[in-house]
Amino acid sequence: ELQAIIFDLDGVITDTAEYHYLAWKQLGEDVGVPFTREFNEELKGVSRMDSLEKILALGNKHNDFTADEKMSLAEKKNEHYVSLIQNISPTDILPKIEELIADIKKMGLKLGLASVSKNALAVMSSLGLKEQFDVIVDAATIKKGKPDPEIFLRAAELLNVDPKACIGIEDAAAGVDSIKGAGMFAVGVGSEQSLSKADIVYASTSELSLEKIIEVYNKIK
Ligand code: G16
Ligand code: MG
Repeated sequence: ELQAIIFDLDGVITDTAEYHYLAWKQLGEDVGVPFTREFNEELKGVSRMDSLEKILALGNKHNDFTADEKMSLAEKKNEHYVSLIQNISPTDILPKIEELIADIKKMGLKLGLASVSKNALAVMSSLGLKEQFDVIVDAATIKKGKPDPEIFLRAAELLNVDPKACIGIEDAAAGVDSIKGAGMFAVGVGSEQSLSKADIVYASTSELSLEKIIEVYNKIK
């Protein structure tokens, strides 16, 4: 029996995935590694330092910087990202998300957040959503980021529910891997192609339907 829904933040609840992209793209250009939106799919849901390593590896530059220099590059990206999210407000919540949250609560299901972002709490407060969630698991609470299942497993544990009784919602391939690794049902938001491991995929949040998701969840169980 379904007991909880666990959301990813960036790219599912709000479009901060775009701001992460813009900030990394700038950083990539600064270090001489320009990259495409297609490559950016590989960065979604991936922690700050792991993202930097992927970008440097793309340009074969992973050995060109010391650990300290890498820290400063990551810091520089974060300062840019933080400046981009300065003015976010509840109007930046993606379509249908507030309705979905209301429906989840109406059904008596628990609500969790699983974001590897160190900025997750700040973003959730700016959106006015922090208080609605029963549990928020962010970078501070976990050792291994997505695609490792740790973050979704921790959310289930803190919600005191069996992972099999949870549905996770993600926009990133690394996030879908994390959900599936945790033994949960995965809802993908984005392209079928990059989220092929999800149990159901919606092109955008405006198409999300809790009724339909639960129908497919019950069929698979
Ligand atoms: C998010 C983003 C990633 C970002 C990561 C770390 O994860 O999807 O692109 O690199 O957080 O963010 P920060 O640099 O703010 O710590 P999620 O799990 O919310 O999708
Ligand atoms: Mg995401």
